Amino acid sequence: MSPTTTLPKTEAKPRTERPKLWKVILLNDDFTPRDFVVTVLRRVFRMTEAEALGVMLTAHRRGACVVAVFTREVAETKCAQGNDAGRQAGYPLAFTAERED
Ligand code: TYC
Repeated sequence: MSPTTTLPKTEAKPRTERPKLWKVILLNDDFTPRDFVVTVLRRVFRMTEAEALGVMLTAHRRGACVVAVFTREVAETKCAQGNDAGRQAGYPLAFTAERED
């Protein structure tokens, strides 16, 4: 084989890139009752009472709080579940998903 011969590349490049992560953010509003927010956080995000209370109070005091981080599809599903729960009860409860940089 001459030194300039190019060998066919047969080996696959290992591709183990980390999936991009999305933050789910809870937004404060003036209408949704605190205990309803806690109930939704517990149900949708499987939080303990203490965890849900902490997240709810942070959103209440600061305007927003990161709830948790997921892959895009899971984050969007959880946002939709939380927003639907609020809408069905007549509250403007809002979750949004944002890409982590
Ligand atoms: N601010 C609401 C109230 O005083 C409670 C609340 C907290 C609503 C957090 C939404 O994301 C929220 N009833």
